[in-house]
Amino acid sequence: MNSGLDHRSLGLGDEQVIEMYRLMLITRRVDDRMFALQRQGRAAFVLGSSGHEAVQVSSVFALDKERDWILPYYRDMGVALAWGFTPLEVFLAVFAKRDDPSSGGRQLPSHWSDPDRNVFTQSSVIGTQFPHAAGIAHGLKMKGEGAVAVVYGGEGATSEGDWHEAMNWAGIHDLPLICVIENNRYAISVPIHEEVAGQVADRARGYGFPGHRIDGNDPFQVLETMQEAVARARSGAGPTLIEADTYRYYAHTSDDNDALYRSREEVERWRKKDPVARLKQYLIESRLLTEAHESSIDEDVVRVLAEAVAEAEASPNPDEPTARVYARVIEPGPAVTEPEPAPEGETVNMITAINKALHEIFERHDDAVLFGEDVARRKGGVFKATEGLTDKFGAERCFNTPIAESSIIGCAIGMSATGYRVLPEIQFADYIHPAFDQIVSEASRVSYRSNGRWNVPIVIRTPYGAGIHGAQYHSQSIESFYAHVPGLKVVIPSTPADVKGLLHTAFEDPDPVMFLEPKKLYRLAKGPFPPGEHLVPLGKAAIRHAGTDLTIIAYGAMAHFAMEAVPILEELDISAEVIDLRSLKPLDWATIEASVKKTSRALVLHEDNEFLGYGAEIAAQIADKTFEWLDAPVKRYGLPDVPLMPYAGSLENKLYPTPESIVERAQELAKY
Ligand SMILES: Cc1ncc(C[n+]2csc(CCOP(=O)(O)OP(=O)(O)O)c2C)c(N)n1
Repeated sequence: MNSGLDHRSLGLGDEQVIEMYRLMLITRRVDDRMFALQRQGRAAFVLGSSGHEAVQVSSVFALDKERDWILPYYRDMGVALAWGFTPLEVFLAVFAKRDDPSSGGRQLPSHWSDPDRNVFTQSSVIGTQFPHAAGIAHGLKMKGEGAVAVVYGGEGATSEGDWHEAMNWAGIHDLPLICVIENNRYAISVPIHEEVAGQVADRARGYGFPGHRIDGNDPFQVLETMQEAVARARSGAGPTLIEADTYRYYAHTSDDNDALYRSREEVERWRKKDPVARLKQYLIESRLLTEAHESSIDEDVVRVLAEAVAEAEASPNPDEPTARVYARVIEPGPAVTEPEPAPEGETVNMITAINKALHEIFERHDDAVLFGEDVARRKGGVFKATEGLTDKFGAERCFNTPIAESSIIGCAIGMSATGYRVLPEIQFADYIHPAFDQIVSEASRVSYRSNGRWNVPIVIRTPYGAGIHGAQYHSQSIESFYAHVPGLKVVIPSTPADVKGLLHTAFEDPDPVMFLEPKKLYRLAKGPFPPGEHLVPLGKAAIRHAGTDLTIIAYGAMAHFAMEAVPILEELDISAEVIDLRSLKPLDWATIEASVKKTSRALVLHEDNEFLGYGAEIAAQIADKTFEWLDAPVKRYGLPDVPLMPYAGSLENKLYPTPESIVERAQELAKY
């Protein structure tokens, strides 16, 4: 080895170093087999790892499979095999079979996942795994059992914001995280000098922890560096970044033509540093292996792979395309036809209700953790929703985050994988957009893409909506972006009692729930806060007022205003029924249907833009399913195509619905 290291000085026995070689060889042979199958048309798409075997296999030798966690990326065949994925499991994924443990055929091959082996599910999105890894490492640190998380990625991935946010988070909290970057010099066709400014390893310094650049084709140098990083992480000293120089021999994927961007000579130069050949030579020179022994290992590998291919190819295909979108499917209940009896309890406003409900959750559940911007001790949230949590329950359970929304959600996803139930707060819904990817590409898809083996029990709380002169970036309605996404649940309370009931239910739910708080109501809406157990089921609307002439379907602040419109309409001899949806996803269709069949007129109301707003879905379903009962076209009252919301009161007041403008729309509908 160029490093001059030998296996015994690293604590490896003779058998272990031969096993390391066998794993590197099988990794190489798997690639050859996969690409051959793809060329034969038996596999649709494959990704190679050839060239990366030393960093992948050897890094695992520093870990404890019983307690450590890994997040391999799509190129990490060697990590997966060394961690214990079998060749059969590899080819079940290659053939997209039902029994593929990672995704049951729902993801591309080489997207490793297995809760039984502490391997968190991966997507194809470059970089999103790093906040998950930081969140997992954070959870492991809180458990205090000395476990370590290792996350892998390419050098291209270090350009993503998620990578930087995760490294910053890991540095702030001294997390037991090791980030292994397999620098193969290309991100598809883009060479490193067009992708990375400076040196990857040097970036660690900016986040306050060590970074090492090593020869990734030297398994012993990899192992030595990993051992040091593992010792550092277990001792509580914090993260390490390892940049391992290497090269991939196949094209980026089976769809790529690498002749377009690199020369044959360059590939040949790197073939001379072939990690598999290097370890073989070391073993032969150290007299641990003879050519004959090596041939028998190789023959055995080839036989094992042939058997795995045959068994995997013959195994059943998956056949449940709509299953496991959610960890818990909310079954539709019977229609609600009457207002609920008024709850009893101390009268509070909405923000106090949120604060009290959070305190109750923290009191009852030791696994509850909340983080976000300004949520902790000194401020307790910009609206005071989280006041007192840090003082009462400790800085481990309620803490401030950097202003980095993607990592707020990504770390919540990761921490939840280690057994905590996390309530990440996004300070304003207007600032949730940087986390869209983590919510939509990650949290919402984890159950489906892992075939139900992982779930994300997080509650994302955020204030939304206008009417407070918050201008363009403190007024947005975001519900329709998220209600559109399979795998998410979306709720919006409009009373203090519903705040409590929905927050407890959302917390108990095993899926990601968006808990959108109409901030216009924070201090405006007052009502009883029921003591003791009080749950509002997801997917159940409330009739706020019973009526006979028309149905107003609303939620959030608009449900509140619709109720203020009711007595004005009564004076005009119009009896309005008001439905407060509370739960946008799942939707309580039965309650809407029963009401519209009774009144034959429907007005759907929200403070979001009308075009493709949430009301479009409700209006479409009413038109589709209750057409024969309607006496008038379904009407929507949303906002015009204007970025919400202009600052000037004279402008906002013209756009924002009021009880009076709701009355106008209702009158027109009643007259039709
Ligand atoms: C966010 C995102 N952007 C673009 C892509 C398309 N894409 C897939 S792999 C890849 C290159 C990744 O390069 P690197 O991180 O260096 O890893 P390597 O494939 O070289 O191992 C790109 C651009 C993606 N999957 N995700």
